[in-house]
Amino acid sequence: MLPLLNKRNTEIHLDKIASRKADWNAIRDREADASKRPIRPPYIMQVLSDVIPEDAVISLDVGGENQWWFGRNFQMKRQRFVMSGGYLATMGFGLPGAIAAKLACPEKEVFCITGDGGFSMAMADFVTAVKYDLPMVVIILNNHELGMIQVEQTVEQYPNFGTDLYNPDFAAYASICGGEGYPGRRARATQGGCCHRGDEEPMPDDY
Ligand SMILES: Cc1ncc(C[n+]2csc(CCOP(=O)(O)OP(=O)(O)O)c2C)c(N)n1
Ligand SMILES: [Mg+2]
Repeated sequence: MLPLLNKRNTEIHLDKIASRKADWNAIRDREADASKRPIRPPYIMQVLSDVIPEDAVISLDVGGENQWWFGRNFQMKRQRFVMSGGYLATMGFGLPGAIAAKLACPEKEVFCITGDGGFSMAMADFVTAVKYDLPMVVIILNNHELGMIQVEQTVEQYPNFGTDLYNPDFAAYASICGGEGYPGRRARATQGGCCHRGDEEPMPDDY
């Protein structure tokens, strides 16, 4: 049978896909505007794409800013990422997932990317990570709301209800737990992946 088959020319499709991918990359890079205030997820995801090591493990929580934007704008290399139960959408998974990843792969760098709502659900476990000396980086996208639910309510044309969050100072919380906490309010503060105490400037309208 094989000699009877015609060889298909896939070049044309591959070229089309490559060109559409290049167009998308250009849009994504344009969106990652470092000058936007408050600092916006496309830029945060660009910085994280640059600085998270290729072989890191990423534990991603459920939520709009962390999950949707990660899926849309983060550029995976060879990272393994511990997803949050897929359609089970187990919010609060991010930090315990990172702890589990660090226990399972102590030689790997572990990053947790989470929202303020997701982190708040399991934030006591930050002390567990300190207690058992499990170094990791926890990035909290702090939008002071259950953003995904806020969007869903808006899309369904419901009045917005019960999605605002009153948050503690997460950076201070990390410090009093025995870790290190840095607010990343300014683009300058997150450039290079980590911000250092004193790098941040106060924002006119705090984020
Ligand atoms: C255990 C659990 N409770 C509630 C939900 C519904 N839910 C999905 S996303 C979300 C809000 C997430 O808020 P946050 O972590 O602040 O992320 P944001 O959407 O603001 O980026 C909620 C309440 C869920 N998926 N899992
Ligand atoms: Mg939020």
